[in-house]
Order: sequence, then C-alpha cells, then structure tokens
Amino acid sequence: MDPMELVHSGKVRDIYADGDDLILVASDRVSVYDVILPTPIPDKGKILTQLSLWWFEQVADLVPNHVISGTAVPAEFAGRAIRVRRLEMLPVEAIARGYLAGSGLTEYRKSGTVSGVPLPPGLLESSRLPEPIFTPTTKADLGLHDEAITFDGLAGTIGADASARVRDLTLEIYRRGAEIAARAGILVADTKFEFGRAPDGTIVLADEILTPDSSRFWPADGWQPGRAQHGLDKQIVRDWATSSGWDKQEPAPEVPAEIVEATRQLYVEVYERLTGRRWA
Ligand code: Q0Z
Repeated sequence: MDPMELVHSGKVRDIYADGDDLILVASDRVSVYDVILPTPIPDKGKILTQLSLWWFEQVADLVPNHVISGTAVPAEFAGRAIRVRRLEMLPVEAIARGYLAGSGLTEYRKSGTVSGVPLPPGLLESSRLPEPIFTPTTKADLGLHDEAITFDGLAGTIGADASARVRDLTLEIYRRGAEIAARAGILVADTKFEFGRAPDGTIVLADEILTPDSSRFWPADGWQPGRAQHGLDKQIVRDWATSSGWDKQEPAPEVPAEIVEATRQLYVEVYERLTGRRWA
C-alpha cells in the first residue's frame, strides 16, 4: 500500500489521507485536564472506534454519515481506524445537552441561560433539562477553548438553512442515542457531533459519535441532581490525578497499573452495556 500522509495529529486521534478518503485513527492516549498522560489505556482506541461504528449504524436512518468502512484500513491500524469520506467540515461543534453540567451549568448559574436559551429557575447541578437543548460552539484552534454561540451566531457562520438542519439533526440523534443508552442504564448528559458537507451540499454526520470522549455518560443508577455525577470515562484517572497532588501542568505523572486497568475495564463495560456485545 502507498504510504499515507498524516494530515492531522490530535491529542488522542490522528487523521491520514488515503487518496480521496481519510483514515481516522484512535490511539490509546488519554487526555486529562487537557494534558496527555504518559501512560496509554490498552484497547481504548479500539473500543471507542468500535463503539462509534456501532452508533453510526443505530442512527443511519436519521442522517447520512461519513463512514466508508471499519475494516478497509491499513493492517497496523486494524480495529482502531475508520475509513471515511472527506467532507467540507462545518467549523462548529454541534452539542446537545439533556442534563445540566460543565459549561452549561456555569452559564446557567451566571445568567439562567445556556447558549442564550433561557431555562426555568431552580435547576440544580446534574438536573435533567425540561427538554434537550442545542448548544453549538465555535471550533477553537488547538490550545484555545471553544466558545458558545447562539443559534443566530451559528446562522451567521454557516447560514440559516444549514443551522436549522444541524440543530434538528443534533437533537434527533441525541434523542435516539439517549433512548438507547437509557435502556443500558446510561444517561447521556451531553454529547458533541461534527458535521460536514458532501459535494452535493448534503449535511453528513462525521467524526466519532456518542463515545465517552465526545460525551458525558453517567450511570443512571445513583443519578441525583444537586451534586456532580461520576462520569463513565476517565473519572478514575481524573480522581487519581487530583489525589496525587499533580498540579495539572505538563508533564503528567505515570499512571499506576491498577488505575489503568480500572479505566480500561470501564471503557469495556460501557461498550458491552451499550452494544449488548462482548468485548472479546
Ligand atoms: C474531522 C478530528 C481526528 C483530530 C477533520 N470526514 C471528514 N472529512 C474532513 N475532515 C474531517 C472528517 Cl471526519 C475531520 N476532524 C476532527 C478527528 C483527529 C481531529 F481523528 N478533523
């Protein structure tokens, strides 16, 4: 096979070009407080890739997606790569929120709104929202933080028609995802989608979807508004990092084997609960 060109290296994923296609490769790297840890989580890239492929199938009737193949990838990336159609990406993150957490909670406490959308008074940290909301952000360059934009701000960036389509799709896909996850005892507090345009103008779902890296997953069991929830992701690493006294500046310390194994097990559990398949 011809050598592929590395077109983008993200914190935890890389993109290669292969002719007209792209190959998205998920690594086992883990980012905590925006710092890459020196210790990989074995199988993380494969688990998130297989989970994302499974989700694309679950929402295929709602929206076209960029997936060409989960298997026609270079042997060295087998299992942790997806061959996708190259799209003209929309320069925004399409976020849906069903619960109050993170930057949504911060804005609500300050102004009673999230992305400019007024919410009822009296909501608590982790409260379920009366209905899921669309809270787009601009895509900031590496190192900078994404900024919330209103729907009108979005329309100014990508146009009114594309904005309405992206909003409607984001909420539809979120509702489908949240409903499927709920049956597995998992709450999708919020999730981020990325869309692109095909040459004919069709809006296409891209990137990875509904993984612990692109979403906030909480166990439905024990969910309680009024306090922070335990995330079904790298929470174990985050908690260990905090208790280790690390100052959150590079370089991060090595992660102990038992923390690595517990985190890997959590990713496996999320995969198995959602898909109903065993992680072999
Ligand atoms: C996705 C990203 C990743 C770092 C570009 N189908 C597509 N066509 C064109 N561009 C993209 C896609 Cl998915 C694209 N990203 C996000 C993915 C590593 C950043 F694997 N950037």
